[in-house]
Amino acid sequence: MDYIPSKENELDKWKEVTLVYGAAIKKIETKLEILNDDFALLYKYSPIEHVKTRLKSSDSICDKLRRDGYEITIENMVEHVKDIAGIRIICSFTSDIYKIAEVLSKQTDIEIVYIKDYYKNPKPSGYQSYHMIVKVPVSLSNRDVMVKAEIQIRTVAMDFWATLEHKIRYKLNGKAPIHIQQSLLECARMVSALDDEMLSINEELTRYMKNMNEE
Ligand code: 0O2
Repeated sequence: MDYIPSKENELDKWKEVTLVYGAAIKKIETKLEILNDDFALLYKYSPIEHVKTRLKSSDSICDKLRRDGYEITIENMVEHVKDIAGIRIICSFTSDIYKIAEVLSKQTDIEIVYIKDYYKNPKPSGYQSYHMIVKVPVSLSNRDVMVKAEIQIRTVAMDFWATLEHKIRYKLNGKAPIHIQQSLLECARMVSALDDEMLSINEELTRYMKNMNEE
């Protein structure tokens, strides 16, 4: 059953929301740690470089509701804001993105709600990342609930770009001047070229090592 706040007053509801979404983050974080250890054991290679998590701030949640035309209520937050629980997985190569996504989609206790592939289809801003909106089960003392979370998977280079672009947009209240937007778009193309080049070097290295071991 999808999570619905159960408390009476708004403050208690908000406390419950932060507890429940915090628990969802912890569950996914632990799962990722286990998967990464297992990858390392099986293939001597861990596709996950590192993981960042965050609980979306109340200001940011309210901005999103306003932007999408919803009244600011805790029920609307839970229903309409999909990234209250945010998990960002950073990897080395673009091929890792799909490895990680595939493994996650096979987990029996993760339900995929939808996927937005901004790697294959970058945003007009140049933003690239792979987003999975998922639901995970959280057991509370008196009920089990399914909680939404957003998992973003991107390379180190994509993350560098997105973090800087987000900072610039935030500093300029959402809209950078056109010449900065164009420079960012140019950098996004460089990020994409760099990711392609790094992947091909890695593939070449893998082939080379395999041949050496067979000789
Ligand atoms: P913040 O501050 O990171 O929390 P949806 O409800 O899924 O249909 P939504 O949520 O707008 O619509 O989805 P989208 O476009 O996939 O964006 C989700 C998140 O991806 C954003 O959350 C950002 O974290 C990131 N993102 C999307 N587009 C961009 C972009 O152009 N640049 C950067 N740097 N990040 C982006 P928030 O709530 O917008 O921001």
